Amino acid sequence: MKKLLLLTGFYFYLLGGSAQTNSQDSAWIKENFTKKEVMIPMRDGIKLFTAIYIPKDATEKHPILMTRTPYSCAPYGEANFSQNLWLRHWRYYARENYIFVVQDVRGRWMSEGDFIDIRPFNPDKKTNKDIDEASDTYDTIDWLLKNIGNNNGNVGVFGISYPGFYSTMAALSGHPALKAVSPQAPVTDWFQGDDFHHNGVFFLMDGFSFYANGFGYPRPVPTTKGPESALHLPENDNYQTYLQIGALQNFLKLTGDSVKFLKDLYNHPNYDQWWYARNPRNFVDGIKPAMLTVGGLFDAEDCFGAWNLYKAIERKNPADHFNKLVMGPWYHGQWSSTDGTHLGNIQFGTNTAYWYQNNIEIPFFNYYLKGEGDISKQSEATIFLSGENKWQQFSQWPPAEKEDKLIYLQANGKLSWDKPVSKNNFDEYISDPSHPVPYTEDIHYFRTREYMTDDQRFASRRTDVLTFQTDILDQDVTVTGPVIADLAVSISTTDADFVVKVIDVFPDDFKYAGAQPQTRRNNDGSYPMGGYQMLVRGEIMRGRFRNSFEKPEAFKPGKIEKVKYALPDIAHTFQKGHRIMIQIQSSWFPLADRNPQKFVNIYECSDSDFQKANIRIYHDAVNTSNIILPVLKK
Ligand code: PG9
Repeated sequence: MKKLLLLTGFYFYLLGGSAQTNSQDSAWIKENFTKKEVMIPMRDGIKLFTAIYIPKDATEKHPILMTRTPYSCAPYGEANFSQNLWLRHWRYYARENYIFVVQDVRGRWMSEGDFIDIRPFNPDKKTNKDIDEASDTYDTIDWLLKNIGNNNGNVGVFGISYPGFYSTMAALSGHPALKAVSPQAPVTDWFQGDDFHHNGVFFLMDGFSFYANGFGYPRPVPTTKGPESALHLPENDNYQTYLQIGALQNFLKLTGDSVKFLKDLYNHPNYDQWWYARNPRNFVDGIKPAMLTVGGLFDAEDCFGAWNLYKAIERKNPADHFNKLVMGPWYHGQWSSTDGTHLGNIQFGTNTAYWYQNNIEIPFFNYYLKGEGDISKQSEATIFLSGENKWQQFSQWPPAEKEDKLIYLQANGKLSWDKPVSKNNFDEYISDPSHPVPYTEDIHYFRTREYMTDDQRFASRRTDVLTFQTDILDQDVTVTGPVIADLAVSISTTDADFVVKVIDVFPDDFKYAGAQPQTRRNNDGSYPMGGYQMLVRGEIMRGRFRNSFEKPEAFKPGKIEKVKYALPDIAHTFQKGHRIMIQIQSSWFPLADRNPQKFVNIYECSDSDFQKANIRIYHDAVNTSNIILPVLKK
């Protein structure tokens, strides 16, 4: 019966009939599950609030699937069920009679103890006082196996974003019953590329607003009430709002001492031991459970974390350890939704979220936790190639079949595989911190997720954005792996930021077939896709860190220097008839904080420190600027 329901549900979903099925699912789950709320004691005596959803079916023993979160396991009360059980793809696991566990992590919401953001893993725990998120997971699993009847002794952990970080920590717990872990868009490196910083550049809207709007405020005692933010920024045009607030120290004055973690961030402007300890990639050796890392090509928050956690686990564990990667054309968490067909104006042709859920994740947990199915054929890396909109299986990532090819900036806005031959050739612009380049042309308050594939024509029309593009491609160019920007620059001041954007330029006559989701701009609801400049990947680099993230260095005004850095991996086909475009600019606001373009401590500098800078990007026979593209040999 259950299987039939599952199949019915599955096919019904394919037809997109989710609304009616959700009500069917919620009724079925409420009828077939009971909920318990318990306080589970950790080895140091602190008790963690845990919600447990238990199938009533006692005809077989059930696996446990757990997620640990700082965002609350609400709704509280044993009569109140989480809607995640039927609104997200958790509904499939419910139909498979998994025991669901959702836990408030230490120091959050109803759990006791003190919260520490991305609590460092302690590889050398000696006493019961030495705790971390891995030991809390171990103690929780131990308690569940002993106290929740009818479990089959197998445990899985998964989580998206911050819960993705706790999934990684779970994998370090070493509990023998933990058989499978799926960190999804895992918070991994908040200095290098996730959420708060990219290459040491503070991400204002993700960093400041997230903490200042509530999350970062203290929680004196366990409570079901969310954190209260004393700060209420005007919810209008965030470009104007953030520009008016000005220097980073002004932001901290708005939250004062209330948000401890923001003060911590300000006290560690360079990569140091504090950051090293908070980077799980440094500790992921000796992992026992099977790992399935999942992320979105266009995830605005933790795209870096997904790509690079997988690589670190692959590097630090034996070749035969089950460690797989899935990257689809998704915004943050879209793979767990009911619609994986598009992001903003860009279409992906099929419901990629359903495909992933039913072909990758559910078989993964069913195999390791129920001994069902066969995933031996699951490839090392299941990657969606945007552009041609096709899933491709790779035996390793980055693919062995990729060839790192240099594409060179040239005079007159050209981009080509040929090395430049001209002498003393450069383009330049004035970077003015009082008129920073917007990260999107939309006027809005909260950071959009669509910016990751937005049309960049608004930027290429600015005089402080350099644009270089190839001739129309006479064949597809598929790029799979990390992109490296290798620029020859000089600046008129002592520091500056560099933003490199990799863009797919659509043909002037491009149109999607069929109806498109309603977007702004055209009276038939379509968007003018002809000539669309699709952002495939953008990344910012703070020039002071060009030689070392630990030891920043000032520029010597006018001196030509190299600025070389990696952008997060891409998996995109620039199709025949399209062009490859590179845009270069020195601000990306208010996504990223502004560089005063002076070698000062940016967290402590004043508004008066901000100054214009003349930025030169060289592209001649001696001083080349190129982008290294990992082109897939077909
Ligand atoms: N990655 C998201 C986030 C965590 C903490 C601060 C800001 C963003 C998230 O957990 O959704």
